[in-house]
Amino acid sequence: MPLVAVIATLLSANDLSRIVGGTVVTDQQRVPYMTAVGIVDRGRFMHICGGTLISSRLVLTAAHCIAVHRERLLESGVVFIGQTAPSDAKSAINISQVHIHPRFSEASLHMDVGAVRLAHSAPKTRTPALPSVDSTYAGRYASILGWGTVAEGSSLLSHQLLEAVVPVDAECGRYAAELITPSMICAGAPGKDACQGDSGGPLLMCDTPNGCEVIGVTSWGNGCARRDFPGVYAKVFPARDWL
Ligand code: 4AZ
Repeated sequence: MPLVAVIATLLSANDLSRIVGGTVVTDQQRVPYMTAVGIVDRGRFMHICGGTLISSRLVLTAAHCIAVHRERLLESGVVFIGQTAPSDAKSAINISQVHIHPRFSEASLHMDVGAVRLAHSAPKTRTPALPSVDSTYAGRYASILGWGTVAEGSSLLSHQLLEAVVPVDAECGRYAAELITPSMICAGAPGKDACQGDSGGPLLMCDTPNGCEVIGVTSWGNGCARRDFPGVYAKVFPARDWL
């Protein structure tokens, strides 16, 4: 089967559901750096995580995405950059290296920041800025994006890129304090959240003097879109120098 058809089958449409409260991104030029990270298995693209192109050959993603799939990513990892529906095999770029932040903890998901290096440069495009100051972003709104599952417990990925605008929750809902490390930031509202497969994608703050900054990486959560349990994101600021 051609890759196009295969992806259409794999990421089958579910028009009733959304990345939990999101909308379809129709204009990929708005987020040309949004990246799908996956592997090619017997000619088929298997989505693993989201990512963000931050320089010509580097894609920011979650460390846990790499930790879980390291061997396969090194063997047959690819990314699709700037496509609302990853489909055209010609535009897949191979992954040449994977990196996990040295202070990442698989147990706590502290510093859940990783990066994949591309075998060749991505087509020249805009990239979001990295945050230049540490901030709580309390009371502000950020965008989340991904092809993740459309509802908690679903195994169905979205065939289209979805986006939701979510409030930063400086209190981190009702998570036990010991679960939230200083490298984490929470965002979400009941009915609006990231979900499985959205991991690795960006938490974007666009009302800054620098335009859009990628302030977080989608990391984990207690279910999806539940009241009192916002999505948890790895802060990019503490990983800035490492990137
Ligand atoms: C995941 O498993 C995941 N609701 C990502 C984000 C959230 C939950 C799960 C946040 O990749």
